[in-house]
Amino acid sequence: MVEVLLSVVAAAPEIHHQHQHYQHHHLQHVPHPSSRSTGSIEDVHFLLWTKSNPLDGQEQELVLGDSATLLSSSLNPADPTVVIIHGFGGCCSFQLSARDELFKIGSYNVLVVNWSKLSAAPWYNTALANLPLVANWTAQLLEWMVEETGLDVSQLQVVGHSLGAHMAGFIGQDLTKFRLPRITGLDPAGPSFYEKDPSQRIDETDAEFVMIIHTNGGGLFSDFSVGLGGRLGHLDFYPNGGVHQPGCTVGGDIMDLLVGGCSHGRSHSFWVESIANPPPAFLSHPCQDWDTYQAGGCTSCGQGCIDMGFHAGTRSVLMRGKNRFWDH
Ligand SMILES: [Ca+2]
Repeated sequence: MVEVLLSVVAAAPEIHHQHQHYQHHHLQHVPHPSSRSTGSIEDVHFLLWTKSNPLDGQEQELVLGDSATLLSSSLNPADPTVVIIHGFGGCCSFQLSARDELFKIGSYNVLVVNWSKLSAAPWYNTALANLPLVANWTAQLLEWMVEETGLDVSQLQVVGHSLGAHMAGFIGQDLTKFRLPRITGLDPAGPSFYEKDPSQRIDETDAEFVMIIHTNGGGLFSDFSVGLGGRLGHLDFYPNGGVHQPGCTVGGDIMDLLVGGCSHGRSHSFWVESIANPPPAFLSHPCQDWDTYQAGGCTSCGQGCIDMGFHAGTRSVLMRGKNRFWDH
């Protein structure tokens, strides 16, 4: 966890580019390089695991434009595909945990986006500048994968934590050949996104179904929170109120920040745990706000309870529209 370093400022690195065929206009208009952090779009690594190669060290790296590698990979185009993106800092702890859980419940293509060299702490502004570039690169990769392999788009979902949640939104926006059926945003990052237009952050227009888990939403200085607290998707879950999580504020709310974004990380912990734990493991009640929930105003499932996490979201849920859900 490196979110404690969010306020540090640095310039963006120069983005180099070698794949002319896929060159995007964004890549030609990047700021001057930072003297402290460098990186190129080739430093983004797309790592594929399937049930045929499920373990650490067995990943296959996909490179945009390298069809031979893609077609000889273990990718099964008929299986569901889960793209998982980390936030500010390094890769890939929760992503690998999610991989392991997914293989417990079925056959998946798990594609981990490792952009750690372009999101390295403490250069938050560098990560911010790189975010849309990596998103666009990833969108191109997904379209290319669909084109080359016939990957089943209807079973494709993108999941991101913190800055990775916003990247998932950007990916959804950048896709031109199909629309993402599902995005999951895990405590989308707050700093620099509080006042952003929906086109500059994750929002409900980025996919057919956008689900958010808020675990540390609020103001950076008012709540010592690093996530966005407002409603962003079709379904927004606020476990334990969505601001601070149990066990993360021993010594005061500020400790949540000082120990490295404890509550912020719970969003991916909950999501990972939800994968192989069938409903109602995270049964959540619809409620207008946390105070009402705590006062016992939302104890029934009259309007329909939903299990937070991987199994949330069905056609019937979508038909009900914009809901907030508060976990136990
Ligand atoms: Ca958006």
